[in-house]
Amino acid sequence: GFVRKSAGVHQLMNDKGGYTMKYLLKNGTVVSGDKSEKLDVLVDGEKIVNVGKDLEAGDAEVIDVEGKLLFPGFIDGHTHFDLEVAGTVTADDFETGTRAALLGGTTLVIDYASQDKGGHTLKEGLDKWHKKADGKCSCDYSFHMSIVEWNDETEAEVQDMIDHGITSFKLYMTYPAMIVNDCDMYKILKKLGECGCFAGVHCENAGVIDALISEAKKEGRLGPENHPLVRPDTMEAEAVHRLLVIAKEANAPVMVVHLTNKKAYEEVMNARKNGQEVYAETCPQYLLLEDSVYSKPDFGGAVYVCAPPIRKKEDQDCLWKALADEEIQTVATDQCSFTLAQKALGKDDFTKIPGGLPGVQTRGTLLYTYGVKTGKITQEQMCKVLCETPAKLYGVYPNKGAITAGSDADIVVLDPAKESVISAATHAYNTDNNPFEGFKLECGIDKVFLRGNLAVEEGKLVKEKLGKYIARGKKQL
Ligand code: DUC
Ligand code: ZN
Repeated sequence: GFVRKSAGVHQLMNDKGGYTMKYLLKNGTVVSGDKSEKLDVLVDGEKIVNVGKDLEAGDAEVIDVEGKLLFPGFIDGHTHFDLEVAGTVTADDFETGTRAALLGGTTLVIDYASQDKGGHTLKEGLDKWHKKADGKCSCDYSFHMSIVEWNDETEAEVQDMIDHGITSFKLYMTYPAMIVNDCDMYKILKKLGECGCFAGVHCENAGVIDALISEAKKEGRLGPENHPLVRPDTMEAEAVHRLLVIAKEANAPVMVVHLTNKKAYEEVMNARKNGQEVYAETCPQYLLLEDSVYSKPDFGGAVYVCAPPIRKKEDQDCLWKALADEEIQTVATDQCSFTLAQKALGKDDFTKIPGGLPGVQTRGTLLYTYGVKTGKITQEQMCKVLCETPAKLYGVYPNKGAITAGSDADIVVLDPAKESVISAATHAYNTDNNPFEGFKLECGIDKVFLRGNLAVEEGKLVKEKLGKYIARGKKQL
């Protein structure tokens, strides 16, 4: 409501105390899922109001983005901020985590709120996550809901979640505190399918992993190099297979989250051949790192402990090809960061290392550098997996995920000429380690607009905590 005159332009104060203005982004290349075009973009308040050739500035401030690529704000559909894992809590909470995300061009994160086991409701879990996030976020945020127990009350709560804008859920086939059995899995998937919703599922075979851990411990194999050995690709593929058989019986669409390997991917492709609606997500760490990282000296492998683990070169190749073939729908991060001191909780026992890696700050720049610049994928495909498709999957398109008149003015100005090197010494995470340490980036995030607010300028955060909760609609794919 409040209008202020400054340098001849109108600034409108929004309800979070940020200022939104009129901007004309001139001479940039606007990237969408199917083309890249040299177009001007007019932003008024929180919205994009016009996209076209040689637009008139009027009273808008002109920003020359010649030579830059304009992507819709990136959407990260898989983050864990302020999460308790293995007796500790992630180093990054919603405050530091969403700052890092925004610096990396991500304007919307969808974090996993979770129900607790022991007779707790989904609503309690949701309230808990709102407390963690509300008022702290520098990018927009939304939640999926993890279901860990199922009864008549939980079933009735699904509609409450939908009413609150939560249309995607999460199920775990591993982790004692989260795991649901096949009986509940079937019932939950069926209910979600009937409601036009779906679940993302963490697929790993819990039982065999437990047995392999027992074997390793009995043999005194306690270092991080054992982590990938006790969570093999076959046991991810087995769980993917089981999930998809159950989902078929339940007649429900489903998403395999953080898909890491060729065998698991083949299970997804087989189910699709049978006519099943299956979505797949992967993450930068599975595209760019190899399992030899677990053998780094001096407990260095602990940095890379995450579940499922980093796999092999042939798995990387498979995932890149799947992205090029557009068989993997989105690249998210599974952001879940810990300091070296936290990782050291597992110094004498790798199973006590808190699992997870940071990633929200470099997902886009890594994908551009190692995917687009190398020719593995096109920049339009990058737009699909980071913006357009997650927006449709998670029910926010075209408000998010597109640069079109009427969309939220979430815009990433990417400079393809900029170079830098990833380092924990300079990153924005609240950690002293980075799994991509030393990786060269051949692009940079120059500016980021969050609903019309120029929040990142020259790669620096200039406006904080303007993020708002986004209620989502149902899947649009
Ligand atoms: N895997 C991790 O490594 N961390 C958080 C959750 C998960 O599934
Ligand atoms: Zn996760």
